[in-house]
Amino acid sequence: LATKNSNISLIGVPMQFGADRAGVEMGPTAIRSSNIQTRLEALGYRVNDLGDIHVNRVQDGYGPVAKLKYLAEIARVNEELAQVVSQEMGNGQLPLVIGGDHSIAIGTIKGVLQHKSRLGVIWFDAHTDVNTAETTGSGNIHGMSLAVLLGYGHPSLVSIAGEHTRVNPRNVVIIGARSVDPGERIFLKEQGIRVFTMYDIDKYGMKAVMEEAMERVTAGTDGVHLSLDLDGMDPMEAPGVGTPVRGGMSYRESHFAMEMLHESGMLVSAEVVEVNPILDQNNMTAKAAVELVGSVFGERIL
Ligand code: Z70
Ligand code: MN
Ligand code: MN
Ligand code: MN
Repeated sequence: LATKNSNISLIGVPMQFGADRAGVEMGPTAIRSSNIQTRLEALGYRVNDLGDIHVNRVQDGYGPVAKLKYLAEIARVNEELAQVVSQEMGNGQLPLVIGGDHSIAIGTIKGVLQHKSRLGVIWFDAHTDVNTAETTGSGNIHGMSLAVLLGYGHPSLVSIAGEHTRVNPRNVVIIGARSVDPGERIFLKEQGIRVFTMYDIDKYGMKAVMEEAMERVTAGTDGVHLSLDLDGMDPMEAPGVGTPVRGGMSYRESHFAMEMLHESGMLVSAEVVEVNPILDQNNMTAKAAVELVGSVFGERIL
């Protein structure tokens, strides 16, 4: 659990192929430059930065209307990421993965599942990332990663770290959704996934949303993973993302959600994705990412 005597393993994954948009591969550099390590060390953690997992420069073998763009390299990197995450957890380390686009959640979470088979997942995102080859409009795999983790998608992704390595839809919550594709609506309903949209956050407030979310992700689980897509925040406060959608969570709401997640004492792993330094303004999105990480690992004002 994320207590201050845990050791954190920092793992960079400079992946852009899931978003098919340049810049997000520089996310790990921007997040490190915003002093993620010293911030965590100031909280009392020992941090081991393992550096970046290598992503090959490949040409997409498909045309612009491909349904699973860059599938082979995305599968290869996630396979390796799952192994590294699993190995670190086996050594008692808490994995903190910095991306990179959201396709890397496949490797991170499948690695964590090797040790925490009943894992709760908090998916903080403007999107719901439950497309498949059948429903995607973009062909971008970062819009499919949560579906893969539930067991739906291309076999070369679903089979990573063992095809029965899956999350239980009852223990998954999505927070901040405001851009959901037609096929995703059907999938979310079929799976019974609890989605807290911006409507819910506005109507009930982040405190009530997080209370219900934490109930869901802790019911019968042996830990909670945070998958933090920075485009969940409002683009006015986090502009450095590839797919900005206005009307998002404020810095304050996001920060408070992280504080509540820390208070649960159930955090076992985390990842921060979709920070795109090319699109950022004054590094504010990378800074917000590091501040949210600080909060979820226990930073307090007083
Ligand atoms: C859309 C798609 C997406 C993140 C964009 C967008 C998906 N539903 N995910 N940015 N993180 O292309 O599937
Ligand atoms: Mn996402
Ligand atoms: Mn997103
Ligand atoms: Mn903070």
